[in-house]
Amino acid sequence: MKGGAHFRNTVAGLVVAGLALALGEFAAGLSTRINSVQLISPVVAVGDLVVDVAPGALVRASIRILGTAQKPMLLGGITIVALLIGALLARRSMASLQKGLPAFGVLSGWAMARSPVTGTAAAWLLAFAVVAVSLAAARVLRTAMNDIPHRQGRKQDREQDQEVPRGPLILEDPRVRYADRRGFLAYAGGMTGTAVALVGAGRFFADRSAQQARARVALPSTTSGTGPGSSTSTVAASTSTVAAGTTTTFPPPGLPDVPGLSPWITPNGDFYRIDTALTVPIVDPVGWSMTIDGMVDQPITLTLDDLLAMDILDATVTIACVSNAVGGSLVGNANWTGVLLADVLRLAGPQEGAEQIMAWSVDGFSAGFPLDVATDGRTALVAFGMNGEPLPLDHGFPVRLIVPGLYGYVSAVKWLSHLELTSFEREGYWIDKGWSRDAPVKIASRIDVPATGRVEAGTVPVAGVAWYPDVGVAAVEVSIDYGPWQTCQLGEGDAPQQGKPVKTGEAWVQWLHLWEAEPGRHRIRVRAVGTDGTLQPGVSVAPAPNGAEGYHEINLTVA
Ligand SMILES: Nc1nc2c(c(=O)[nH]1)N[C@H]1C(S)=C(S)[C@@H](COP(=O)(O)O)O[C@H]1N2
Ligand SMILES: [Mo]
Repeated sequence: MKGGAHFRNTVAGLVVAGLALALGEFAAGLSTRINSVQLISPVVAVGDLVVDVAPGALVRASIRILGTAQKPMLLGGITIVALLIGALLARRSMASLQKGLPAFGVLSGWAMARSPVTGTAAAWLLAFAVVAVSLAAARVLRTAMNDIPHRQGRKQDREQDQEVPRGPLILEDPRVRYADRRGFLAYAGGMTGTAVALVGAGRFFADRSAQQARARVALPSTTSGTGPGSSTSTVAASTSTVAAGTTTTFPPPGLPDVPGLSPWITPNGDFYRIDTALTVPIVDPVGWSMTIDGMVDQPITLTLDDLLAMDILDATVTIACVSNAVGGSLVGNANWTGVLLADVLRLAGPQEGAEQIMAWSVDGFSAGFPLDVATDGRTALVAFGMNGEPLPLDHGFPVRLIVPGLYGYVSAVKWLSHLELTSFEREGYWIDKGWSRDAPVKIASRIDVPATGRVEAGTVPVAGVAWYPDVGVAAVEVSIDYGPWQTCQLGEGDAPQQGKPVKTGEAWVQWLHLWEAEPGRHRIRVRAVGTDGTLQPGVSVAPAPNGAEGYHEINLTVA
C-alpha cells in the first residue's frame, strides 16, 4: 500500500469504529425515551466488564489515584482503544476491519447483555444493528477508496461481486462514480458528522428523559415530625436563640457566617457522589417499584405512589463514604424526605431469623446491613427527597436508602429496586473486595478554614464540621502547636427547621474556634468527642477496610 492509502485506511478505521460507538451511545440515549427498553451503550458495558474483571485492589487504587475522574478516564480509555483497534485493523486492510466488526459486536453484545439494566434480547439486537451499520459504512468507504485504479484489487472485487456487470470498468460500476479522493473524504466526513450528531442526540434524549422523570415527582409536605420517638414537644433546641416553631429560614442558621466553612446543609450540587455506575441510571418514577421479599411473611411490591401515601418525614442526616480520608470531602449533610424503612418492612413482615437487609439497585449494586438498624431508633429512611427536591439523578432518583450511622457502601443504596431479608451469610457488593461487613461511621472532624497556608496575625477563625452519626457529637476541640485541647463553639445543627425538630446526632455539627494568631509557623489539630463519651482516636488509620481514623491537622504560616 502507498502512504496515501495507508492514511485513508487509517481514517476509514477511525470513522467506522467511531460510527459504531456513536450508534451505541445514540441507542442508549434513545432508549431512555422508550418505556420498556433500557440500554446501556457498548462503551459503558465494556467499562462495567473491565471494572468487574479487574482485581479489587486495582479498582481501589485507580479510585484513589484518579478519584472521581476514574469513570470518565475509563470510558475515554475504552473509546480510544476501540478507535485504535479500528484504525489498526483498517490499516492492515479494510477486509481485516470488516472481519473485526462482528467480533466487536459479539464482545459488546455479551457485555451489554450482562448488564442488569439491559435486557438480553435488546442487547443483542443493538449489537447486531451496530455491526450491520458499521459493516455497511466500511463497505461504502472501501468502495470509495478503490479509486486510484488498482488493477488487481479491482479485478478481485469484480470476481467476488456478481452484481457488478462486466464491461468497461469506469463506466459501468456505479460505485466508481464516487471513486475519487474527494468522494472518500466526503463519505468519511459525512460519517464523522453523523457520529457526532448521533452522540449529541443520544445525550439530548437522555437529558430530557432525566429532567422529565424528575418533574414527574411532586414531593408532598411531610405529615409527621422527624424520626421515631420524636414529637413536637421535643422541638426546643437548647442552644437555639430562635424560638422553636418560629424558624422560617431554611436551612436553619448555622454558625455566624464564616467564609469557607461548609454550610450546615450541603447543597445538592455540592454533595459528593460515589457509586459504581458508569452512567447514571435514568429511572422512570411512574414505572418504578420496589420489591420486599426474602425472609418475610408476605412479599410485596411498592410503587412510588404507595410510598407517598405513607407517613412521610424529613430528617437531616450526614452520610459519609468509607473511602473518605481524614480531612476529605466524601461526606455531606442533607435534609432527606422519605418514609421510615421500618414502616416499609412492616408491610412485608420480617420473619424470625431474618438478620440482614440486602438492598439492591436497578443497576445491580447491593449493600447489606443489620435488620436492627431499621428499628433501633435511628431515622433509617427509604428516601425520595433531598433538600426539598426529588432526589437528583446522581443521588439515586427516584428512591434510595439513607441509614444514619452506616457508611454508604453498606447501606445508602441509590436507584433502589429491591429489599431482601436474609441471614448474615449474604454479602453486598464491596464485601468480598476488601471492605468490612460491619461499617459504622467513625467519629470524625474536619478543618475547613483557614483554607490557605498563610493568614494575617490577629483573630483568625478556625472552623469546620464534625460528625458521628447516629451517636452525635458532644464537643469539638482544637489544639494549637500541640498545646492544650480547647473547646470550640458549636453550630445550631440541632436547631428546628421549618418548625420541625431535627433528631440530635444524625447530622454533623459546625464548629468554630477564634484563634489569636501570632506570627510564625503553626500546626492546628482538631478532634471530636461523642455524646457517648467516645474520644476521636488520634492514631492514623487508612480508609480500608472500615474507615479512616486520625486527627485532621493543618500547617500554616501567620504573617
Ligand atoms: N446503586 C448504588 N448505590 C450506592 C453506591 C453504588 O455504587 N451504587 N455507592 C454507595 C456508596 S459507596 C456511597 S458512599 C453512597 C454515596 O451516596 P451519594 O453519591 O449520594 O453521596 O452511595 C452508596 N449507594
Ligand atoms: Mo462509599
